[in-house]
Amino acid sequence: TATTRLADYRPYPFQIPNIELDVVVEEQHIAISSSMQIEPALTTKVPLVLQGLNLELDSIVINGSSVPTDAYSLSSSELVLHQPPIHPFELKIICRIDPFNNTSLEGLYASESMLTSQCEAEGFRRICFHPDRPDVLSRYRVRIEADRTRYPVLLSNGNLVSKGPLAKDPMRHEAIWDDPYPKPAYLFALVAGALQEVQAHFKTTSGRSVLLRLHVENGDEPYTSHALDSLKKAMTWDEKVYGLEYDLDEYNIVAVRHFNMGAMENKSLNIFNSKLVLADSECATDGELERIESVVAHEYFHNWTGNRITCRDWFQLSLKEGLTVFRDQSFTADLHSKAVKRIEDVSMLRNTQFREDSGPTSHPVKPSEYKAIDNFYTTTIYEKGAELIRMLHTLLGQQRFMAGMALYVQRFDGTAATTEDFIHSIAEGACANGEQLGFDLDQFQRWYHQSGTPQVCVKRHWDSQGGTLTLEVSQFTPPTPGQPSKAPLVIPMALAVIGPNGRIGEEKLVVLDQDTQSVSLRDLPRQAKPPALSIFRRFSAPITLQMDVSVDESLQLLALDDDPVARWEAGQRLWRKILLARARKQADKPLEERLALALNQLITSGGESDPSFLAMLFGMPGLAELEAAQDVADPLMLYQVYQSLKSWLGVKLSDPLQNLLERSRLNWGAQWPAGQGERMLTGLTWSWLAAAGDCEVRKEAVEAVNGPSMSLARAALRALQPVECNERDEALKSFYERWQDRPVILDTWFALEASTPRSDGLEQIKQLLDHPRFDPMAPNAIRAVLGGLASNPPVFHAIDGSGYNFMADQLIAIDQRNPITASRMVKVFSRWQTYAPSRKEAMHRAIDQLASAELSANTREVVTLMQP
Ligand code: HT7
Ligand code: ZN
Repeated sequence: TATTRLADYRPYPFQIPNIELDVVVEEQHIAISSSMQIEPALTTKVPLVLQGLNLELDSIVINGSSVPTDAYSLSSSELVLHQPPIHPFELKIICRIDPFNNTSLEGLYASESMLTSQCEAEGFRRICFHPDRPDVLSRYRVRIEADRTRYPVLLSNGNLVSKGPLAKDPMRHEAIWDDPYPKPAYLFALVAGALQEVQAHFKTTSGRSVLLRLHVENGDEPYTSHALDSLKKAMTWDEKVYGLEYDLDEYNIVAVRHFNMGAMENKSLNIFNSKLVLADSECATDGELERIESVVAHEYFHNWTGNRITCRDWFQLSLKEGLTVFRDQSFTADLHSKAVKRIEDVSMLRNTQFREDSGPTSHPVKPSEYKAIDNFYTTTIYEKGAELIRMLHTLLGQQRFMAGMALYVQRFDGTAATTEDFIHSIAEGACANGEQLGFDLDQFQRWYHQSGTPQVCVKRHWDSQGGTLTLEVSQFTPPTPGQPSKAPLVIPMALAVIGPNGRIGEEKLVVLDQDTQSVSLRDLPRQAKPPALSIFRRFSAPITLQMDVSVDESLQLLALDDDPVARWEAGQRLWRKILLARARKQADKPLEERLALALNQLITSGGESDPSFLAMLFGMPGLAELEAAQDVADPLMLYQVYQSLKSWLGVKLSDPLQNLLERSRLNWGAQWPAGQGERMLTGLTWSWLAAAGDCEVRKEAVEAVNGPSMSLARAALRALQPVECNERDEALKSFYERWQDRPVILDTWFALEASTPRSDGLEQIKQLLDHPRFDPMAPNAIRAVLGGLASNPPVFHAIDGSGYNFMADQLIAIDQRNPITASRMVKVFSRWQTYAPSRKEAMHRAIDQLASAELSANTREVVTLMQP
């Protein structure tokens, strides 16, 4: 497959200001006629190159005259008109497609009773011949014609112009949609089907009324109000915080069962994975409700950061994704708890993005080349991209950052922009009143091009006489594939000093920009021992920190730091130390006792007013993070260590945990977001007590599975999962029986079953794939079972390699029908080099098994990167 390079970018030599699409849905196929108004942008003659995949070409007409076959050439992926007119002309192409046998879930495809589309990144070329690149912006007018009974709902982007039966055939009807905003083809969408609609209304600040329509399968209407409420909250927030208002008369969301990712921001016609729409507190956990709220907001926020201002090319992907993730993170932080949201995001970054950035698929936020663009919808583009925006925000402050945003929107509205356009607008807007930027902008941009997680090493010198703490700070980014050496980055480091009564003095923001530099904190209390240092507060940069911190200092910060993120970090440091020591079979008993005492105090003091934050402090670091800290990653050992530590804590803290459980029960019934902290604490308590063998807790957990709260039901199942007992089987069985008719919820059951450690685990997983309710065409179901297998260490990492081989076989088969899902999942093998020899060899054999199969370009690209 060809490599696409950023350096090769050239503007498209034609403009296409208007496109009319005529979509006629027949029993077995769809006929598509596209009329494009084409304006050559150059005075020299160049061929017109259009993309097209799996399209059956019928005819080509220019300005009303048929184009002879020798005037064009057609390959499996391109249509080239050798000598198009040099003046504006109309190009009409008629083709047909077969959405009913399209299993890739790109372009137009069938899902349950509907036809639906997914055009990002390059799906439009599966619908009609088109340049299919994001810098070609057009106004679309779309006519859809279909059978009235089978497809009563006909949707596309923009405003509905008309809808009604066809005069020539009253069994059929048509709808005409017009989108006044020029958009790239990847934002085109079309839905036809038998859907039910739930409506709401929103009044914008300027007084316009917007009709909000949510379309779901028959019977799913009762589960729509949470998504609709979330949309209204997002619309209000974007007006209030960014001054950005919605720009059309209606906003549609469609829930689709078969979807490769979470959701898609098509202009005014968002298409969502149904698991990110259908929810209430009985059938979704608190975490899922929050996730739905944030994804609905994310897609809505794209209307400005992505749609009104789009990307010039796919190398700019983080321009819209990083910025929109930053916006959705801020939204959730504003609506709920800033501290808890930041902790959740940092934890996720460490366990997914840092892992990616230290492995074979590491890439910059702005890659310079790719083979399959679908492979670049990664945590680096999204979450690390958001961290870069956050650092700009930290460096400039809210007001100046917003001034930069306003300039960016004003300057680039209606265009396809680059990350440089964004950065320069932010800097210019922030300095509009003559202020200095305070850091080197070109150097800051290295963050976009340099992959890998920087390590910041801090050595401290304490001058007790002068009360000065000097920090020798150095930064180093390890080599990553294709980037053997790195240059220093601009790293914002937020610092404060913590004494026995809390923070001493003001917080300080230091800009690191050298390989090594020295920072002095002066006028501190002159005492023999240095004060505790709260560093990288709020996780002010996406780095790993190397600094000697004593247990005393960590405990002091855990108790007294006024930045909740740094406080949590102090606790994480202790958890890491304890878990890794146990994994080395050198349990640090004195430290364990001290942490248990600190946790006991946190419970009994009752001083923590936010139960969600308390639950964060009790949360152990993730497996990926611990594996990264081991010289030789040992997932099985770590899995056992988690269980043994929980069990020890369950015994050690039995009384305070019972006490905490009792207090938490009082708020079990509170409606989300109220009560979520207590439900989180309940899950934690159950899990520790169940691991410690508490039979009463097991009984309570089984009851919760049949109770009114999905959060508690799932917490109960998680607590029971690692414990081999009858209650575990009973709980899983009742969960299945209760939810067997709800595919979205049943995916959770598939995932739980697949990740439950059992001696015949692989056999059970094979049976799940043959289960009558398993839908092999639904990526959610595939991810549930195979993702469950990958997170089941004893089964996946079985020493005979059976888990790896089975996974490879399955992925080869899935790749035949759905390359996007397969190439994302194949990364379960990406850490193979970090394991001990026997496991490493077995995983390597599985990668070879994949490499010797016939693979899609997407999966081939990832597998090739993983090979030594
Ligand atoms: N912008 C959307 C990305 C997306 C996507 C990409 C490739 C293949 C399928 C896809 N579905 C959605 C989602 C977002 O970031 O908002
Ligand atoms: Zn997005």
